[in-house]
Amino acid sequence: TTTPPLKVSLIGAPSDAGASLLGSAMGPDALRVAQLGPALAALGLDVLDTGNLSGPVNPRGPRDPQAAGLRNLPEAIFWTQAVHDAVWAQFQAGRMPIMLGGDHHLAAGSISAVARHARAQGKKLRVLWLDAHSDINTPDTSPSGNIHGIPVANLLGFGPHELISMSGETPAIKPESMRYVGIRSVDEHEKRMIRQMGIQAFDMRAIDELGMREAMHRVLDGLDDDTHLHVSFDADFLDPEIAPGTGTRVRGGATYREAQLCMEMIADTGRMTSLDVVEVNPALDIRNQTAELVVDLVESLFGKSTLINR
Ligand code: 6HN
Ligand code: MN
Ligand code: MN
Ligand code: MN
Repeated sequence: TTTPPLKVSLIGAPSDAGASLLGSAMGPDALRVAQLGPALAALGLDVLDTGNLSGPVNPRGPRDPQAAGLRNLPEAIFWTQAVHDAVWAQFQAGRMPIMLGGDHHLAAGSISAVARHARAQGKKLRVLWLDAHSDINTPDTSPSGNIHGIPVANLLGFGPHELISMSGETPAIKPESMRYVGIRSVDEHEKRMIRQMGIQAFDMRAIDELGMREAMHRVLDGLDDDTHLHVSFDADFLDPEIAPGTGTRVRGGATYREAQLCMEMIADTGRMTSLDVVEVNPALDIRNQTAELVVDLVESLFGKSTLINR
């Protein structure tokens, strides 16, 4: 029997409104230059590149006291809503959305659409947040005013109305749905939030102690036919020695082998139904190596090495 090819849609979201360094807005094109679409097509996927969404450029605004100290809030709201709508439209078309950022604030939009989709189908949701950071500041606790530091809080119902209500229900997701992998730069207030909300976190220390294999075994535990699995992949999850092209580098990240195993174990579940690829910043990169590495890892997320080993 032949199974029909998995249909995926690339959605370029060129916004760096949530970051202090410019350049992740060029992430979608850097990933295209690194042949993301053709690489997935070569694995047998039906790939549709929907192109880039359009919207306001980063005005590099100062922190706005009217917006509880956030920066570029109107632009971030525009982009987050645009991403929500585009991701939702691809689910409606029966395709798996792959959102290419852009900075990580956009995940409040993509995952709002994922939550809406899962709810509409009466399914549970599991969100894997692969990142150096926990991105769970609130407007009140954000040390930077950068909106890419708050999307998890938005999804859990904290933040400006427009960023928390897109999915049609607030909060969009439950803390039980969240799993952090690879975090190693977590602000004091964020630690308190993670503890209070009871979010399961596999930080780099846990990965050191357990190994990536056992950590991912636990992260993926309990997935079943009734679970939608979303992966939100921030390029700074990776060690900066191998992935310099990202704006908020933190040393001690996932090595190449650890990242491969993480992706391969996700692929083995066969349950991933949506993906974000964010924070690739070609302006900070060396000869597009970060985009190339990320493409390599996304191939593994779709089973490249599984095809070899089985
Ligand atoms: N990212 N916790 C810091 C902040 O400014 O809130 C860093 C956030 C980084 C966000 O990398 O997606
Ligand atoms: Mn992030
Ligand atoms: Mn579905
Ligand atoms: Mn990060």
